[in-house]
Amino acid sequence: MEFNDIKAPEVKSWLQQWIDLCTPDKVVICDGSQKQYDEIANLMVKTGAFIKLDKPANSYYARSDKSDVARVESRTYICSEKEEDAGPTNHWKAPAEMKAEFNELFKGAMVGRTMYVIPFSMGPVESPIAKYGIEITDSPYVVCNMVIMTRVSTIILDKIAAGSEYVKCVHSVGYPLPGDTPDIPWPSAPVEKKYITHFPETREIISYGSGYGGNALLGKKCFALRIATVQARDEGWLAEHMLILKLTSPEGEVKYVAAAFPSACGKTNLAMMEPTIPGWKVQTIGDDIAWMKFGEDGRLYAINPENGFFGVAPGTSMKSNPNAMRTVNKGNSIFTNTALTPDGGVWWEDHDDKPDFLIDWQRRPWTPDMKGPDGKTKKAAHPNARFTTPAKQCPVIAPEWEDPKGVPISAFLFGGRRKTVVPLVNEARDWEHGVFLGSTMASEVTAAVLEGQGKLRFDPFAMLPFCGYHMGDYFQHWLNIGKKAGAKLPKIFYVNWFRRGEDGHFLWPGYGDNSRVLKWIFGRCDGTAKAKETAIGNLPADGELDLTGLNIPEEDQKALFSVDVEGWKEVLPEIDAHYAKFGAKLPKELAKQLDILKKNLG
Ligand code: O2Y
Ligand code: MN
Repeated sequence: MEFNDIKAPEVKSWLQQWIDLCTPDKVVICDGSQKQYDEIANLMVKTGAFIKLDKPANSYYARSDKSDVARVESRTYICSEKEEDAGPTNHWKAPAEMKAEFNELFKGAMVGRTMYVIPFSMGPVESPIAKYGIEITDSPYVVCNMVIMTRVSTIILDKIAAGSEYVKCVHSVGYPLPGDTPDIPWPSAPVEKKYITHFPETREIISYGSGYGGNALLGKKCFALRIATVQARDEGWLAEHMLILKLTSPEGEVKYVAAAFPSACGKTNLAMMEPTIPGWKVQTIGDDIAWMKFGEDGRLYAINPENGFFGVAPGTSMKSNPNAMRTVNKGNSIFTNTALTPDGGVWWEDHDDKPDFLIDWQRRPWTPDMKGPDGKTKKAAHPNARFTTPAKQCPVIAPEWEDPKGVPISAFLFGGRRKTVVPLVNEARDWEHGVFLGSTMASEVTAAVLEGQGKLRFDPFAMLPFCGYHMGDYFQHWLNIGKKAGAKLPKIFYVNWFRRGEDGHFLWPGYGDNSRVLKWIFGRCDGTAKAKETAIGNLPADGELDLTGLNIPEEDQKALFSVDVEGWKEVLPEIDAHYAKFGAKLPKELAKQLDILKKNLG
């Protein structure tokens, strides 16, 4: 397809403005075809931006610049008209000021490069829950990743010409090539020139200077969460940082569960889990994002707006996530910042193979005996190395994962990483209490962070870096969802897989044994499993959570299934301080829930 074949005049004039400003050498309209993907990937092999792997099949390897390895929250902005609408948890810039700066930054930004125009759908194209976008980018790496992660098709341009709305996404790596300037394998701009910006009122995203993940694949965190939360607020639905799984009991009954955990807490592992309890089955709908709308029956129906998985490679193994390994091993994947093996494959920490020699993610030779400056074994892959892989290749993908009407959600799970205080599973008494649990989600600050060790880092609904508007208004939106007439709401649970004993050992085995918790939750949704009411919510009644075959000492069971009253009391001032940040925007229902907790704890 050529530029002149685009039917929507509004799209053409928007594109023309950016072409005039960025002055690319040429413009390519992406169609999502295998042929075009292969052409672009081959081009990247020629320029040295991709290495074609010998295994898995049809897969590529990329190494980023060492300064461009992850999302940059300090350079991420919500550019709402009013600063107050961005709220205390986001960086803000005035839209006119930001756009004036972009007028300078983007001037000639694509000189010597190709501008790719990517029409894409978040969600199955015909789904009433799906939304469309167009991303302009000068990065062929972004094109290949977007083809895996979203549904790229020129059909979207026809839908837009016929009146469908779309989110305007603009991206440049910020590394023009004037004159004879040579290109480099991973062009990007220095951190002080990077911008990941969102214009919620006009549904626009503009990203400059980074080629990595969430900064550049604009369908993911920028659209599917930051802009979509605003759309969801305005239209009465939910855009959430949640995996979606299908749980089937030995009797063949099915329930769908959506779960919010902060980044790097094992969402992909849970979404693809292999249950240890006989007869139970987990299948995957999505591993990171859920969009949910009410169906005519009053239930919330969820789609996974993505088409692939952009998973953290280090830590992924046949033990931690065999189904993710099987997915990438089928090929058609991109590996970024992993290590390279001498036989043309990839490797990362905890990978099942034990190599003697590698080329690390920074092109240096690596052997297992090498030590880093901290005296620990030197890492061959970057800790945020990623695989990009098609969801349809997952051996446990549920057949209905692309059902346009979505799947009805029975339970929401919230959770963080808590060594202390928080029990294995706690069921909210009602929706308001569930929103309280989501709004107070937290993890302990780890030793990797110098300041505030032992303190809690709150990450409400796992949305701290991803909510596109004031977090207090977002809490209110969750409460409003619960008040919708005729709503048949999911039950809400708070889980903690990470509780530890005094000597530091994990009290709960995790991984496939988390199916035991899912089984209890399934029973609670059915009305068959029993709970005991406590000060903090409903915990499994004695003997109700299936521990068959596990050897968990009595003392550990006590910690997992009872309320640490003194521990909770110590946490209360931290919740007070967390809530104080939202000022007058803190919904009164949540202040009331905190009072109830204080009263219950005595
Ligand atoms: O580092 C990045 O840019 C990726 S962030 C990411 C990717 C996939 C799923 N979740 C996340 C996240 O940060 O939550
Ligand atoms: Mn995520």
